[in-house]
Amino acid sequence: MNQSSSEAGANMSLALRAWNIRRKALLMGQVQGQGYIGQALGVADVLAACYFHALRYRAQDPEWEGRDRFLLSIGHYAIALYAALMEANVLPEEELPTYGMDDSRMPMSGMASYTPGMEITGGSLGQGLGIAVGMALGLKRKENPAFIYNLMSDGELGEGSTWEAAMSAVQHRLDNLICLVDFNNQQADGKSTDMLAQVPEEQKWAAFGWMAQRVDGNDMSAVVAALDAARAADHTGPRVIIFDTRMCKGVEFLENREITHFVRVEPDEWATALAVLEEGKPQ
Ligand SMILES: Cc1ncc(C[n+]2csc(CCOP(=O)(O)OP(=O)(O)O)c2C)c(N)n1
Ligand SMILES: [Mg+2]
Repeated sequence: MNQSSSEAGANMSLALRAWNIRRKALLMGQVQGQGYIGQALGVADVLAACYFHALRYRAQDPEWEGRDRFLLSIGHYAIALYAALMEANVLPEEELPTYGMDDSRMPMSGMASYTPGMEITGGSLGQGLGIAVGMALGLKRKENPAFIYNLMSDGELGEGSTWEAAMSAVQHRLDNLICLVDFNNQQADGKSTDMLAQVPEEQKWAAFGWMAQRVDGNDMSAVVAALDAARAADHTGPRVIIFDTRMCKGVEFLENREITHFVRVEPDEWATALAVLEEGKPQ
C-alpha cells in the first residue's frame, strides 16, 4: 500500500500521535535509566506531524524508492525517532524493551544499518545537511519526485559544514530539500543564543537563498502549516523551518529543571514522569 501519512493518521489526532511518541520515548528511557528524553519530548510534535501528515512512505516497505527520506542528522536524538518509527509501525513496538541493549535494532545513537527507517548514521554533528544535499541532488538526477527532510539541531547551526551544505543546496536549486531545525535553545555547553546564534537564524537562511520559516514547534497547527507551506512553496531552492521547541515538553517537573543538554532522571522519577504525561493525554 502506498501509505501516505495523512491516511495512516486519519483515525487519530496528531496531538495523540505526539503524545504516543512522548510516551514511547519515556518508556525507552526507563529501560536504560537514561536517554536524551528532553529532546524527544520537545521534538515529538514535529515528528508526529512529519510521520502522520507530511511524509510519504510505506511502513512495511521502508526502502520503497518513492518514499520521502527522513534524515536524522542528530544521532543522539535516536530515541525520539525510534518512538516515531514505532508509532508509525515501521518498527514493531514489541522491540521497545530492547532499546540500547546488545544486539538491539535500536542502539542509543542512531545507526542506519541497524534500524529500518533510519536513513543515515548521524551523530557527528554538522554532517547531515551535506548528506541531505547529495541525496536530494541524486533524486533529482533520477527524476524521482520524493522529498528529503533533514532534522538537525540548533547546535549544528554552529558547524561550518552546515553552511557549506546550505550554499550548495541553493547552487543546485534543491527544491526537494526541507531542513527542519529543532531550536530548543540548548546545546552541550549551555544556551545556543549565548553562543553563535546572535543573528536570528531565519534571517541567515533567507540570506543564503533558502525559503525560511520560524514557528512554535510545540503548536501542532503551526507545525503542520509550516510543513505544508515548505512543500508547496513556489520557490526554486531549498526550504528550512526553524521550530522553537521546549525541552521536556509535556512533563512539567522536567521542563522546569535546570537543563543543559542532558536531563537527569532519577530511577524513581520515570514512573512519575509517565504519570504526569498520562494526566495530559489528549482526548
Ligand atoms: C562534530 C561533533 N562535535 C561534538 C559532538 C558532541 N555533541 C553531541 S550532542 C552535542 C550538543 C549539540 O547541540 P544540540 O544538538 O543542539 O544539543 P541538544 O539540543 O541536544 O542539547 C554535542 C556537542 C558531536 N556529536 N559531534
Ligand atoms: Mg539544541
